[in-house]
Amino acid sequence: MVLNSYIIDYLWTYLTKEYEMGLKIKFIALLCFFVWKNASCQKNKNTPDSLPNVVLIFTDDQGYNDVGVFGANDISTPNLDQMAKDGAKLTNFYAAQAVCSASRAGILTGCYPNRIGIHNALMPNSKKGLNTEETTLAEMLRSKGYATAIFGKWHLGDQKEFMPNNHGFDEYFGIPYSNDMWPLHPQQGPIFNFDPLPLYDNEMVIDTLTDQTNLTTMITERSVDFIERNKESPFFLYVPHPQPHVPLFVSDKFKGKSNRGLYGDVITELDWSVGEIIKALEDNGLTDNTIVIFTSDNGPWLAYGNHSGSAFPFREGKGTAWEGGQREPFLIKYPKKIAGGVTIDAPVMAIDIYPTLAEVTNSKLPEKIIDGKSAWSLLSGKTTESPQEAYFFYYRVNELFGVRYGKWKLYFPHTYRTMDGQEPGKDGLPGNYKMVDLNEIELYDLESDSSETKNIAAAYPKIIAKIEKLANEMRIRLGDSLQEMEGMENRAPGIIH
Ligand SMILES: [Ca+2]
Repeated sequence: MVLNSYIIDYLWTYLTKEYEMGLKIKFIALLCFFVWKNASCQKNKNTPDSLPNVVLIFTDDQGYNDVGVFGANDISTPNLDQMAKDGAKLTNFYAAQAVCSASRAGILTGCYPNRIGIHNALMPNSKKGLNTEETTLAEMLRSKGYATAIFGKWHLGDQKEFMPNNHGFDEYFGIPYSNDMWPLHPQQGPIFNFDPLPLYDNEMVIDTLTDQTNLTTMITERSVDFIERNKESPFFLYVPHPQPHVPLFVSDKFKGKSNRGLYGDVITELDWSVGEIIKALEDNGLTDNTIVIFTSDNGPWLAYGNHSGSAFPFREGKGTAWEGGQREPFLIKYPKKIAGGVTIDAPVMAIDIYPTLAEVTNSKLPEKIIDGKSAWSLLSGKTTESPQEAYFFYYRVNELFGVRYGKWKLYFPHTYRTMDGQEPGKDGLPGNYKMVDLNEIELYDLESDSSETKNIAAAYPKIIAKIEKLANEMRIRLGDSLQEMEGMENRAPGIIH
């Protein structure tokens, strides 16, 4: 409510003339009430009630081709397909890195994972974890009054101080690292010696898993319950499903439901889970003001053959910087602000999610440098441009494998793994990768050759020079082990001494 100063002046003059002092005091009290009410009305516009809820659904090792609207014709994903109709589908979205822990560090902090010292997949009992000095997405949103929860797989350090409750999450239910880090690993004994896989409820281990059949269902039920309990205030719900990472598990209700074997059944159940979460939002009147994001942490784990997803039409998969390793299905729906049925082809990376959500929720970015840039102008239709000039594909411990620049993808000499020509894995047992040396710079035009089959480096020296310049600038900032370069801006991970 707005009080017109003219009306106040008029009333004041009128009262001065006509009334005794006592009434004037009453008027002052009344005026104070109006001013207070006015201020509180203005505050209401920015209170948590008007901020959008955020649901981030993050699957594990799911390929680009494992969603109907991204090309799968042997798995039915009606709920994800509906998300694409109700929101935007991004065809050039990249995970922050092609492996579990690094990818998660990227999406939760807005940083290239190597900036904050998180590499590869952390093993159980690792002394390392996400540094508590970093500000996670959960911490950023909690500072705006959000209720926060993670239901699923954490994988950013299993020492107590690195666990979700110490990284901005009010609630945690799930497993601390990958679902194959357990005694039933097919290579337990010869290669690994895993302890039982703990299931956490906040900071308490409530069980050790010997079977994961109902894990997707439990995570879904927790998510629906969290939405119902928090419908009155804004919330951030992070759902990093442990599936379809091997070992694959599906509940009885989805067994045999797809035309792509157990892997397809698992995706069918994950799609069901997405549908349950979206239905819970609808049932509670939260659809319009909730941002729902769906993506995966990295491409398919091709060593597992029929238990792996598909990155078709892209080359290679998890653990490589080729398109199949990092290009992921990505859907976002936010009916209040994002048009439905939109396809966005400009490149975006998971590191951009953090600053995008900061912009939408008017949150303060951390003082420490982050790498992501807001993609809000792109998502809301104000531009068709990528938020960044280039994206950098690091792997292992700070090795810069490649760069995406416009329609171009350049690879520096490095060693990568492939299943090409190898005996594929089967029914939960992995095949063996072959290592390949890339000895020269290679360049691909992703617009005309998205499968990266024709190296055209020889024809584009100017493009290569431009990308090398960008890479050199990044090497000064974040380093490159392949060049034996230390970065100036890298920060240490959390370490338990
Ligand atoms: Ca993964």
